Amino acid sequence: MKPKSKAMGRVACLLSASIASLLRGAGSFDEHPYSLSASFKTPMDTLAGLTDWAQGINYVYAITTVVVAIVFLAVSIPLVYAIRRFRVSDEEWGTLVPPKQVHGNAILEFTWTIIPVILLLFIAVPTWQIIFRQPEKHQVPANAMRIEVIGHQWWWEFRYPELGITTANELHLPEKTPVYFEISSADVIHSFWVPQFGGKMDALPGKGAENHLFFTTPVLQHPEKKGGEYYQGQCAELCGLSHALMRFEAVLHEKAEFERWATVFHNPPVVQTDLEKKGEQVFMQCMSCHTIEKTPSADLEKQLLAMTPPAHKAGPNLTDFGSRRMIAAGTRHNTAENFHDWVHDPSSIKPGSKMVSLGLPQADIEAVAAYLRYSTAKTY
Ligand code: HEC
Ligand SMILES: [Cu+2]
Repeated sequence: MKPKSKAMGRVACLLSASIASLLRGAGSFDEHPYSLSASFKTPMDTLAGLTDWAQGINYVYAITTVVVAIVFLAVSIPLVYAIRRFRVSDEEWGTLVPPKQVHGNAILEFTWTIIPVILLLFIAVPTWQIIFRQPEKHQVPANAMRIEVIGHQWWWEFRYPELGITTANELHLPEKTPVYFEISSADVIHSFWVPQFGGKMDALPGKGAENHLFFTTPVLQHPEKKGGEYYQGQCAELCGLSHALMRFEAVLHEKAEFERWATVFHNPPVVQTDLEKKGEQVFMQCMSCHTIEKTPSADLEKQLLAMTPPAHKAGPNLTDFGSRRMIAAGTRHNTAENFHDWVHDPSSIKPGSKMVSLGLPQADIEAVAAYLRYSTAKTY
């Protein structure tokens, strides 16, 4: 399809879905989950909302589209009519008399004030309904899973306090589960966004500046597939040089699979070959910024840090790195080649990266690659 006809198709789709949802009436989005643009699905399609929260937003979006379409027609049809009907020729131009003035006509002025007010109410009431579905902290259902989301230039940290898990760039979620995100930032303002799960929440730096987002994770679209379903996430607030490369993936699991992921996460790395053993040694140079839990060096570090509790570590937690599909915050596939390029010169992949090039010899990069990509891989 040409881009133009695709765009037209989408507009038509949105309009018809809008009219359909209006006919269904307010409040019915629960019983009628729909994705407005399933036929044009792309990985970051906000219109293909899957969660209750995303569908609520699309519902307001649909109503707004209908209202603005009505306004558009109510203005443009009389306009086109007037342009044609009252056109004057060059000869008539000098002979025109000004039309009758309506200034001060109370009925007219009242009418064109009240109509926009009513139209705005049509948009405002459902908007409030949806916004107030976001609970206050004390209203969060007891069965909701709590996840801390911390934005860093330019990667995402995810902490599951109830499970004792800290990970990065892959947000693992069980399906059909209410989740309460506590969103903050370690440096500048970021914005947490999984388009298909509904958007967006600013990640603000500073104590007490935490924002929240609550939704119920969707059902798996392809439950027969093992290993989870991947949904694209992206920082949605310009946050510096590599803002556009600050991505992540949300991985949706069947509940039992999620439990397995959460259990095996805590397994220590399995160091098998000599190369991996060497890599474990090389990784000592990376420990100032990265952590791999359940390693001797991590234990030592814990003892040292017990005296001065740590702030954020500068780099992502790599405990389950071998299982990650992507590296460099969701921008490259986790292949040997990409790993090499990343460790060799991070800034060539992400301009301004806060990871420095350590100038490691080739053999050391290969060793640490083996350690990180294989020893820390967890099967679940
Ligand atoms: C000065 C701190 C620092 C040091 C030292 C450091 N890193 Fe990093 N590392 C980072 C930061 C920050 C990121 C996130 C960069 C980004 O995505 O923008 C990162 C990201 C990574 C990633 C990608 C993780 C992901 O899931 O996206 C890998 C792999 C990695 N580092 C490996 C290493 C290795 C191996 C070493 C040691 C040879 C090392 N790092 C040393 C700070 C550091
Ligand atoms: Cu950002």
